[in-house]
Amino acid sequence: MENLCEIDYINKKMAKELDKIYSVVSNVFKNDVSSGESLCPCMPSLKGRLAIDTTPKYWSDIRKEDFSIHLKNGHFWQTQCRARQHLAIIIPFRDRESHLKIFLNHIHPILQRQLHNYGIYVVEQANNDEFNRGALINIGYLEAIKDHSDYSCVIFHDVDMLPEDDRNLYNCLDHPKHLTVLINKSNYRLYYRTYFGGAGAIKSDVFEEINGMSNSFYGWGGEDDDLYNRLKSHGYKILRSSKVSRYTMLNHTEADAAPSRFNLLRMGTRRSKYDGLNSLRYKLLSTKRDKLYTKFRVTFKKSNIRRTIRYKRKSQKKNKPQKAKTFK
Ligand code: BGN
Repeated sequence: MENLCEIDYINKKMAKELDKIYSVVSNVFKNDVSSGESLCPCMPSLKGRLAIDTTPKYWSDIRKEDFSIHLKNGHFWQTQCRARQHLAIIIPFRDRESHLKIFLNHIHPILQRQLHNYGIYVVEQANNDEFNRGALINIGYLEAIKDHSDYSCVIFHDVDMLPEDDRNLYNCLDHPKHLTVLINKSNYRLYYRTYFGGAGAIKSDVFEEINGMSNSFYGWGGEDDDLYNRLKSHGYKILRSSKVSRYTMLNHTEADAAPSRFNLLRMGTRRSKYDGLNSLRYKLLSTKRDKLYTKFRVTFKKSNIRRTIRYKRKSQKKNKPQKAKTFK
């Protein structure tokens, strides 16, 4: 049964089968939460479909006292059993405090029921340029591993996405997993075959292998498609489970799409070596530790990002190994 966690491929045909297995296995494991040092079960006792509470909240409304005493600075250590993975949940953020409260109130109990060790990091863009989701996720990852060096799984998560079913497991498999497959806004249909926005889970070593996300996408659109292309070009498949990966999206005004995204996407996989985790220049302005999250307030300059990418590209070209000469 434990191998179930290691299933590293899901395709359309498999997805139905997997849903069946999940429901059988979750019954078998119901109330079978072993204690102490034994490994947590792959399929813990879960609720299935959840009620979604989208009503506006004050911080004091979030029933902090109901959250586990093992939750501190947004970080939770599982004590019932040995968690299988250590998740860094990274939330790119600006001006969405109302959503953050609703999200945190909803997500903590789910992650705890799923028996993970995890940390929630909100990465706030302080500069006034257009939102840069990719750079924020990269910064979140770099700062998270300074916090806990043993994060094995990176989960990027938009703050407006609420999972509707806790059988949608927040864990990493050998190949990246897309979480926000079916969204109410799109009538619970996948936006398009290569869609990898919203929320997804990528093993930390895979995230490093692909050099994280591009830092070049300012404004709405394209950075998630670029991430998809990066993963594909490194030989990874995107896994999706049907049925349980359902989400309610919170309402907000939509940002204008960035015209630059088409060109950036076209050059994406070629740029990935020098545009990502290895070319970030940012300032960490403050770190706020709250019971429910850690928030990094950061700033970065467009011109610095561009300059660093140019510099990286030039130096990588210079250091490219020369083709061996052949002699007859
Ligand atoms: C797509 C966007 C994604 C976005 C989804 C869902 C682009 C690139 C165009 C070539 N992609 O259209 O970034 O997550 O819509 O809203 O704009």
